Amino acid sequence: MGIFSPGFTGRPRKASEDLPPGQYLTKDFPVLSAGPTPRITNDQWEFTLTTETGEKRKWNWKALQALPIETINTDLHCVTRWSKLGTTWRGVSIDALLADVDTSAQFAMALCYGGYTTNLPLTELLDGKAWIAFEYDGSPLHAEHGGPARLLVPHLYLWKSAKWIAGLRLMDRDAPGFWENLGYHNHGDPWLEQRYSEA
Ligand SMILES: Nc1nc2c(c(=O)[nH]1)N[C@H]1C(S)=C(S)[C@@H](COP(=O)(O)O)O[C@H]1N2
Ligand SMILES: [Mo]
Repeated sequence: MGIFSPGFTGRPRKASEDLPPGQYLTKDFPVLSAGPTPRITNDQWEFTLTTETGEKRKWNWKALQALPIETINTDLHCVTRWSKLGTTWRGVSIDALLADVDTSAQFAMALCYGGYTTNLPLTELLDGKAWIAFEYDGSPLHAEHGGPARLLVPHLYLWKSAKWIAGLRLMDRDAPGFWENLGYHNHGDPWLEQRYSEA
């Protein structure tokens, strides 16, 4: 079972109740990428988990698909102020990937094809809060939106949802990723408007 956003019963609701402060509603799905779109086939795709001791585990496409697949219904919030409500994804939880991984790391760096990175506390990726998502709205995830697979961490601003995900590096100490290095907030909670770091 996935998670269901409060409005998913179809009851009318006021946008203001669903939108974090300073966000506006959009019906489209804007594409925001810091560079060209990598074209990775399912066969080429590989996900590498590296623990803080340097131990590595890899999943190819088939191994990913063999893990429990969940449907995720969730809202998306971008720091550029658009929000999109009620999106539907399919993917594998980070809990499933880390189930038998031995780690005491408290932080993770998401690593992508193309070189993008973003950092998160490991707790923000666990307990049903984050997925490797490969389907959007009933279709394989388009390359522009991070296909074949992206990290989906919908409770944080969307820059934390790394597209073209290639792996996670578990870390004892936090370190900034791509946008975090350029002044975005280290954590990025949309409900707390954690958009940019105080210089
Ligand atoms: N690999 C990678 N992931 C990325 C980005 C990127 O440039 N490269 N941009 C981030 C930002 S800033 C946003 S807002 C979202 C946009 O996702 P979308 O293009 O699917 O809307 O992807 C995030 N993930
Ligand atoms: Mo963004």
